Amino acid sequence: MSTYKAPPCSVENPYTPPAKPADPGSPDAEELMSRDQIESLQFERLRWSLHYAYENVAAYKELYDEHDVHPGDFKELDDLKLFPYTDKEFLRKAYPFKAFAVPMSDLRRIHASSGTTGQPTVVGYTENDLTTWASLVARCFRFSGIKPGQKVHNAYGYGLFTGGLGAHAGAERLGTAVIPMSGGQTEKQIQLIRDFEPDAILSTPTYLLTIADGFRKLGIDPKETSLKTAVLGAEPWTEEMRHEIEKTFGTLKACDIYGLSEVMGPGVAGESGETQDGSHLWEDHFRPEIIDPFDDTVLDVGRPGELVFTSLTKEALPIIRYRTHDLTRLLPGTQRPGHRRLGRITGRSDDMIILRGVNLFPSQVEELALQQPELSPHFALELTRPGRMDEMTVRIERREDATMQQAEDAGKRLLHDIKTKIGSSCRIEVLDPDILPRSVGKIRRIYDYRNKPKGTGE
Ligand code: DLL
Repeated sequence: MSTYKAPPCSVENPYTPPAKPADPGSPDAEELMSRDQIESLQFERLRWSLHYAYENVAAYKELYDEHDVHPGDFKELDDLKLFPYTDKEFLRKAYPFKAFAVPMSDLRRIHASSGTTGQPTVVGYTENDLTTWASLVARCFRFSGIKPGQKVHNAYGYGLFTGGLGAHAGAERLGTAVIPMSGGQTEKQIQLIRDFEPDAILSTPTYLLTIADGFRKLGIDPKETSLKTAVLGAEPWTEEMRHEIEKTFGTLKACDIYGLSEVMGPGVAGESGETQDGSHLWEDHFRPEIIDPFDDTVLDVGRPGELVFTSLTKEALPIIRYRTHDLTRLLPGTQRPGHRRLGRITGRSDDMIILRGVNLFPSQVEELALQQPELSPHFALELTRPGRMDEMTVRIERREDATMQQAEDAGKRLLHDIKTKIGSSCRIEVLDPDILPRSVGKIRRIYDYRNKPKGTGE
């Protein structure tokens, strides 16, 4: 048992991390709570979290003082909206460790997001945070159908990315045997999947396609593998992609897992393997809100907007009203009625392409492209500005079993669908198989040459 004590707070912390469950294969008590029970738990935990952040992180104190709001103003759940939003910039300013509420000696793990531009975002965990994280990831895996005693192949990247180690700890906590393969080295992945015969695989959806391609290249039908469950996340994916993956692997069930480093890592939300109807957000630990990204108001359940999170139990890095930039909506819970579900993430607001005034996400192109049986799921969007106008080219590979002529006809149908369903005019370039770079983790879909000519190294 840990002797660790969180820093003092004028409000007593109502949360103690769960002990190792006697039966990790069954749902835990908080997972099964009713909506009313969850909301009263959220109120108690939020009251602590707001005070805790204010009293232990100077940046929160400054921010609340600036906005003339105090944790004592939080009298009911709805009062959360009195508190200002935070974002990546708030964390960047605190680089590297100033957003932590605990002394360095109480940290047990540090991760960082790669950050395509500028500084990485640093996140930290106490021992209690690591226990909570592992138990939530275990909950996701169990909910998706992985069972204690099974073998789990983990193809999320190990390292500063939270995917690898986060999934690893959750799989161990569930009582499975983890194969810590990490991302990349596709041939080795294939060999291990053939030799070790895992029951489940953890990976990004696009990397699982790369693995499937690798099997086919060796003349092996992916349907012949032992894999029965795939828990996929870390990037947006569509229902069409789920069908593609399930069709490729035969009897495999593909479920979603969602999360982000700043809020914890993988395991913020997970999907039922029985209903496959979107990820349930674990609201015993995170209070979600959906806001209008333009006027910052809170939207009702069901309306699409930007997802915002407040952590209820985190010790090292409390997160209050953190803007994720992920665009989605909240839906009522089904299999776990106390917890709401996430609609599919359309994309991140920073990945939105604005093409001559029309907003577009790669996931919308994925959805339409996969409706054409002659076109593969391997595509990239290239943005250029040859004259004064922006242009987008969808570069997409044909399927092995389609002729170039058939694929080009499908390309014309895709062009028409993009025009009528999304509202954008673009060009389609159909390619032979195996031309585009393959994903080894989070796929890059957008190549933007609008301000830099092609070939200058972007
Ligand atoms: O991607 C954590 C993770 C690892 C989640 C493994 C699931 C599985 P970050 O690198 O901080 O953390 O990236 C977080 O990835 O804000 C979303 O934009 C996107 N994302 C994560 N999961 C999903 C998902 C990890 N299931 C960012 N669907 C998030 C759509 C997702 N987008």
